Amino acid sequence: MRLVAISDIHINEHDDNGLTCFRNFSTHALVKDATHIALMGDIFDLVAGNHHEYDKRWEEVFKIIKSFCEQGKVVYFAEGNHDMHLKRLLSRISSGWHSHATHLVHIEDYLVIDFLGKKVHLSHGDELNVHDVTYLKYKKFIKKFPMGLIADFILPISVLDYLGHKASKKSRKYGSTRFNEEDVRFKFREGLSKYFNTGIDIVVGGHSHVTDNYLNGNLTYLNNGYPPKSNKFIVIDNEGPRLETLV
Ligand SMILES: [Mn+2]
Repeated sequence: MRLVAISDIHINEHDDNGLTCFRNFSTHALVKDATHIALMGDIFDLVAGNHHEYDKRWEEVFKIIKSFCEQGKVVYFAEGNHDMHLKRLLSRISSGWHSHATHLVHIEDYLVIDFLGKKVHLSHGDELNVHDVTYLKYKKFIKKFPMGLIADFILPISVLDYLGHKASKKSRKYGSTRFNEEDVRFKFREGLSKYFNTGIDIVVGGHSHVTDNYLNGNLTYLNNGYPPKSNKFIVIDNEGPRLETLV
């Protein structure tokens, strides 16, 4: 039994670093014989709602996910803040996969699984940034009904694409001028306190783009950072929870 996880690769049409990362992840020896694959949000730089345009655009990614499922692996796909309202999209994409479709598990918010005797919390990890009240309010608004229906049926893909490009340009600008890795790491570690005394042993999350492998009491926190730069992904198996190098 092995669970491997990756987040925040931000696959984008206009630069192929994210896609290269995903290809490298999918062919890694530790991933090839993993039993569980967790894709933990912001895998795509912008995917929102059940639009047919995504089928062709991200055909290669969906094919890789399909092949994982056909090999009998369980694939968790958690929503991030760049890829959300995916329930209908994922169920439509996997509808032709017959019995393998049940191997694809959509996580809208979070999921706690029992794995090798440990309770593992899987989510995009943005809930750990408890100080960012404005962001958490935005997230709550954008995730709730009827925003999913609006993303699926009302907003055309051209508007979503336009908004997405603006948002990622803005976050890159923000990233370059105001980003202090140590501050961010510290804040996310502080957020871990919400999992103290909950029975959870391992928290797998991303979002911060800062790598971490941190033990606090009995609680382990793993974050692969921004893999196009960090070159890391997460592994949990009999050798314990850890970060591994992609290539
Ligand atoms: Mn994120």
